[in-house]
Amino acid sequence: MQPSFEDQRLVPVLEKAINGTRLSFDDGLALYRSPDLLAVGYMANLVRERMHGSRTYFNVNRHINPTDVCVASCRLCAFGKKARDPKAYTMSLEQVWETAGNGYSDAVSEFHIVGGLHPELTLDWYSKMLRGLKERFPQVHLKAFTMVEISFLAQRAKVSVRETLQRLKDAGMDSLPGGGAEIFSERVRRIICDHKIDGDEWINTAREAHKLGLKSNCTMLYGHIESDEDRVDHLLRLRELQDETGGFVTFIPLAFHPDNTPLHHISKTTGFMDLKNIAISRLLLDNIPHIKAYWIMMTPRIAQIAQRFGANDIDGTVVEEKIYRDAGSTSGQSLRRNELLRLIREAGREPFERDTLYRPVERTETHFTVLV
Ligand code: V47
Repeated sequence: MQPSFEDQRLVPVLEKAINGTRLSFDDGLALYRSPDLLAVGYMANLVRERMHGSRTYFNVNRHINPTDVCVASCRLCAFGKKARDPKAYTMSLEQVWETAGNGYSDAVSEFHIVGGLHPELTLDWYSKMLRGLKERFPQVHLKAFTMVEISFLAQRAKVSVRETLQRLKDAGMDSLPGGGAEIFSERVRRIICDHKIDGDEWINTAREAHKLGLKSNCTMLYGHIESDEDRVDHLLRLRELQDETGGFVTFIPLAFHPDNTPLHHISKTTGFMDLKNIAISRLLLDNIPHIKAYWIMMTPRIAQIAQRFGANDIDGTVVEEKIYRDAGSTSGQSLRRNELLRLIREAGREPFERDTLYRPVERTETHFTVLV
């Protein structure tokens, strides 16, 4: 029996969701334009449960940001600083390795490593950093560098993107996180991140990574000056690349946090908008396996509800998040494993600990084993 929707314009979308038919650009627009959040969420939950049952995935990870010095001055960002800024920092290699070890137990299965576009740190420096991490923490998956950082390092080293990715892979990079994609629309990029690579370059870099056998995540930054059309266009461009490479593992919609950025006059997103983006991404991205409700970005409260609106992942323990903290997030910087379990169970979902590539992790008090 089909539910009756308040917004009748969504009925054709419901039929497609039930039959597993791919949604069009116009379907995406109808979803964004509908105020019927429960209908949108119902459809996304239907798809989510068909793909993942009642599982919600999480991992035990640690974020490392080796530097906040950045040559770009993106208006969306509160994290990047100029080298001359007394508040800017750049870790030495020893400090990166030490940070990785702080609070480390054999329980951590992933280091998530991203930073600013530093004018002096070289491709060799980053390769050394990865080698040092692998030597010290051989069990830990290194998910490192956004497509933006990869493109910048290639340019600086005067080698191709492919060669850059290959060298980092040889040094220990296991996969790439999804950041830096923002919104592909050039009109919007010119305003929020005009120093960054354009959408085509982001897509091309991801394509090169996938061709080398590296998996990556992907993101979309929403809640600033983008239109509904810009969001749908962004999602469909990711879907198109995924049809070609199959290299994306997880999509993470990222809500814009305006505090301490030059765009501080823009209002924060609402829970309504956050849930809608989770749900619509689940419905449009039919070929990307996982949708993550990143609790740091959307608060644990909304990330929990999102598990019934299309999301099947809540990210991890994180430890020391800086990008959202600098932009005014009050979610905190870390959650303990037990707290994640509680959030997931309370939402009626079954917690499933994963490694970065969604293989199950079996755990004792202090050790973990990835079951392959
Ligand atoms: O690349 C920067 C965005 C990204 C702000 O791949 C901002 O598993 C909102 O990509 N307001 C970093 N967003 C975070 C990210 C991420 C997070 C968790 C998991 C994964 C993954 C990736 O955050 C940046 C940029 O797109 N960002 N500043 C801001 N003021």
